[in-house]
Amino acid sequence: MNCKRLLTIQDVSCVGQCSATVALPVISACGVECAVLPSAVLSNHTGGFTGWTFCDLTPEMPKIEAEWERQRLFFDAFYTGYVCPAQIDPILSIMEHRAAPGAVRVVDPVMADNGKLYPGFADDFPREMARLCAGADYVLPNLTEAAFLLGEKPVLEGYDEAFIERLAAGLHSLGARQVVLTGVSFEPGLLGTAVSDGAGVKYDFNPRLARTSHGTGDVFASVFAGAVMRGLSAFDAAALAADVVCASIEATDDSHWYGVAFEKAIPMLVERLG
Ligand code: PXL
Repeated sequence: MNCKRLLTIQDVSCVGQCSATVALPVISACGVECAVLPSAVLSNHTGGFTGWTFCDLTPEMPKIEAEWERQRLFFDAFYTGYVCPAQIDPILSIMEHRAAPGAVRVVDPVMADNGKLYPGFADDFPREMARLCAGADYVLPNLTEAAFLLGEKPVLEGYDEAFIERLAAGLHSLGARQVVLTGVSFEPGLLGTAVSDGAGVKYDFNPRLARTSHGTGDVFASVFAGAVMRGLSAFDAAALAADVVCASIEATDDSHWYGVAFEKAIPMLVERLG
């Protein structure tokens, strides 16, 4: 049987181990064909570098969609990451018109972390991103993104399960079918995810590692998207994704100042997916 074909829509940051340069190898390693629609081309990731070039590819999107329509190309899954504000409607159009029967939508609402929007995103971007989350089968926000999607101020510590469950319920009421909240921690030594299918929330924790790096969210989301395409439940896909993130961080040399060495965790990912 041929592999499933997934389209990822996110930037190409030429250097930085994030976005498409993570999604392509990771999703391929999952045994899923990965096509890419670049939202923008940057010289490098915006986190940790001193500057960057930025080429917004919004004008290409309708042209590419029209060509795919002419060639009758369809996708079994869509996985979106870092996208530009004006791209929400073009992306919704591609998801609607280029979907194979039963196609799955995985939306990582990449826009913020640690209580702040990423550079270049205006305060009204979360409202636009919420429109993308509305039709998603899976949304993967961190706690900052979840709060912004709901029009709230981020709460990053001192919360309890009832708070997490309220955030998940809010994201379901936006329209998301399954919610995976990342960066959840109820005690200092443990960090994990809350996975909600609308009927209940399940938690998965790993020991918190000392190192924090840019790009770990992209590794998480890419493994998650590949794993659900291989038939894993949202909970099992999130647990696998967290294990791959931890293994990637542990494999990263202290002298490596951007990204994580996810390449070294690929054999483990392939083995875990059988
Ligand atoms: O890792 C998420 C991400 C992806 N792409 C670009 C980013 C970021 C986060 O800062 O800047 C360009």
